[in-house]
Amino acid sequence: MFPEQLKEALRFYFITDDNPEAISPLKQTRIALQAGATMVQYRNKAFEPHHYQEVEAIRTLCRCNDVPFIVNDDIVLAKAVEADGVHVGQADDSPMQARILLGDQAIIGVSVSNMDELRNTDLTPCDYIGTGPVFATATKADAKTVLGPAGMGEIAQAAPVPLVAIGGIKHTNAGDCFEHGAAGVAVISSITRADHPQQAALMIGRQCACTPRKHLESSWNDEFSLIKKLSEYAPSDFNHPMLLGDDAALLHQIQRPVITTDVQREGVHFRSDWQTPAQIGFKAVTVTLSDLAASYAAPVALFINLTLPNTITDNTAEVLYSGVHQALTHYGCALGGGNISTGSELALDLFAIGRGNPELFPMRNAARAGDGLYCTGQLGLAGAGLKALQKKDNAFAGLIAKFKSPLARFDAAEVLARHNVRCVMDISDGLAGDAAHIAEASGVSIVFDDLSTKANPELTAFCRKYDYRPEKMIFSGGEDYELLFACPPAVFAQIKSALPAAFQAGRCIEYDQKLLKNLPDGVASWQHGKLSS
Ligand code: TZP
Ligand code: MG
Repeated sequence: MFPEQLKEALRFYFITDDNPEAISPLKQTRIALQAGATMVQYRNKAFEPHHYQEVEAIRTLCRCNDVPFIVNDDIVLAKAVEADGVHVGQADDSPMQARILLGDQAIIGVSVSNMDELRNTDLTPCDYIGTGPVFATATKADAKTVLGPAGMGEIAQAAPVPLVAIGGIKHTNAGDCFEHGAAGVAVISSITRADHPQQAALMIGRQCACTPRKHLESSWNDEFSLIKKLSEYAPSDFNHPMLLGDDAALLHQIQRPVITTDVQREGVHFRSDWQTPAQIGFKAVTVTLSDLAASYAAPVALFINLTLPNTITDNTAEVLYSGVHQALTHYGCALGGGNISTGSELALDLFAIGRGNPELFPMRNAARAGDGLYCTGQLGLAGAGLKALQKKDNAFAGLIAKFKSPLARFDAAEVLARHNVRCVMDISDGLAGDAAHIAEASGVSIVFDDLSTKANPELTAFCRKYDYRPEKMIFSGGEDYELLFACPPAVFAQIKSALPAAFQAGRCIEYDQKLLKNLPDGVASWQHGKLSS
């Protein structure tokens, strides 16, 4: 970057706030960029590996909007995320080390808090200095003596590189800094901890003579070329007569079409810091097609409306679609089409169409008194996996894998259909909640067995460690995507030989005052909520 360009870039230098009370650094950055910020620094004194994606997202947002992105302190992190530069303090790696690691083109800044430091710092590798605190600040506990605009001006005069003023900068005092020779002002809390951060950022931007950005650029603004790229992830090996890329998909006559829809949202159904984009794509397909499995329908086509925040790169969208592709290939389904739009959170709205079984459409209302209630496989694992993720406990790999990568049970559905089982649903919300749907629709009561012995060993170990009751996890944990079905016990005896993991959960009786009987104490059905709790 030429020196004149750099000077311009320093004008409104936004630094992210690592205070846990503040809004997320990504949201902070969006607000600053909307207000016209000309440079962004990621500063996180409590950086941990799981923050890496956040740094990448901020870098992408800055890159898309032509704003230099600088990492504070950590030259290796700066290198890893391909930041435009780094800002080091007097006690960090030296500016020369930063220059050697990051190369000629990198922007290297160093903190210089007084005339002594200016004299003692080798500024040859530096493009600018950050000087402060100019005014009192609570953001940096170990900040040196307050300089005042005049003290800062003295340093600006003597420095061979441009100076950005820092510390306690607000819209009311930014002008003073420019008048005393600063090339720019660096701001944290007067934006991030303001009652109205947008307003505060706009007022500072105005003092810096910056133009607000009405529209932030995203990495995938070219929707058509992204759609073209993503359509390459449509499996080519299913011979469904449809025309991907046209205004609509032409589905030749489908016998007994069965239709279902689902949604997967960041923070509610998945978290990008827990799951890879490919896992998110794969699971979104599974969750949607699982309803077809529970309806004995063979998947034909899937449609996806993708909401992408403007921090997502084309590459991430492609990796997500590689997961979609893997799942579609696994389930033998075609990609029918879809759409992309911008939004604040990553989300997938999905819609699937399947070919219904010619003889039998299983329903929730088909359980009869005398039937047993059965599951195709172990329950509570995904729910426990989610809890393990929330606790940041990676020791339970099998549980976490079940949460991240469940499979729709088309194999089990095929066995149930062969045995003419008429009452089936998939367990997405937990055994208790889903059994209640069957009981209500069928007008029966369900009496549960004691399932405390049905916990798998990993689930038992997890419950022991965290003092949970395994039966509570079995009844309340959602998202296992096993099938729940009711049929006469004699039919189950035959099914069991084809599905050895299937087990009896209870039995259906004539309706008797309550839908569910013999539920363990304190069991409520699973609801998708915020994944962070
Ligand atoms: N260096 C000197 S003062 C300071 C740093 C990082 C903190 C600036 O934060 P604020 O909230 O803008 O006063
Ligand atoms: Mg530092």
